[in-house]
Amino acid sequence: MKTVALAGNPNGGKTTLFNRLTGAHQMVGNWPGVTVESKSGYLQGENSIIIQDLPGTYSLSPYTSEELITRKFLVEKKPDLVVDVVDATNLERNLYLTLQLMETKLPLVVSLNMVDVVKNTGRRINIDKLSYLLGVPVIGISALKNTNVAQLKEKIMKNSGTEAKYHFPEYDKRLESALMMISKNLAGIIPSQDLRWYAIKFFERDEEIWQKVHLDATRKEDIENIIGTAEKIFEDSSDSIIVNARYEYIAKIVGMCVVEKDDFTMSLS
Ligand code: GDP
Ligand code: K
Ligand code: MG
Repeated sequence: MKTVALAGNPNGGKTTLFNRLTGAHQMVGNWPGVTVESKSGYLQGENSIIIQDLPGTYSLSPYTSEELITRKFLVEKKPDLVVDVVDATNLERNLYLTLQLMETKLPLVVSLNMVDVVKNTGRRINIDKLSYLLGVPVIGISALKNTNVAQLKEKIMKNSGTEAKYHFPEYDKRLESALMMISKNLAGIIPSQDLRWYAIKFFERDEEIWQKVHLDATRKEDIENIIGTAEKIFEDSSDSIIVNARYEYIAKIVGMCVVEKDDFTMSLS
């Protein structure tokens, strides 16, 4: 039995897609937070794959119950695949969660939803390039209109239970070196494929993780010093350093794969 988790921002179309993939009729609502309890069902025609609709979240911080449920499921249950439902009309904001999903090193497929809406705007997203830059399969779909959902289903079957092929998003070098030093303190305590996730969470001073992982006083102090040094260098708090690093990375990617209609008009005038 394989488990495929649907993750994504609230209102990105997770439940609509869940219904398409499973043939279920979960209530779809045009407001955030409808999926409080997570729902599951078989991938239609495939009794060996269970689809799990997770609560919508913008982040994997431990601040809301949705975030806690979603990240607990991802980090502890380790699904065989995560399908990240990205609202193409809000690409930048949605990619913020995508990057965090990539920090878990779980196998990932991005379903770029609402392409029917983007089509009517001046924006063009080069999906192949987005996929190449992320190192993750990206399928443009419309869950509402059932466009490309069959192709997504194929990707789900092909990628479930495989190893993640993407590289971790690489942030500012000074941040990377701090994360590397934290990882060294966690080596032997945290499984190697989870080191990136835990190093970032320790760096962010994530309370849940600091409480959950038992470290001796020396390691704790060492990590505190690494964080403190980074905060001095960046003149910023550690959690903001990470937020900024993710948004910088997103800006770079979006700059390479999105064309605005205005780009053409400006170059012609
Ligand atoms: P969730 O919060 O992620 O579960 O999102 P929902 O499935 O509840 O969808 C939120 C709203 O977006 C609903 O009104 C859906 O009908 C609509 N929606 C979902 N997918 C699409 C799509 O591909 N295209 C369009 N135009 N609307 C969509
Ligand atoms: K909703
Ligand atoms: Mg929902």
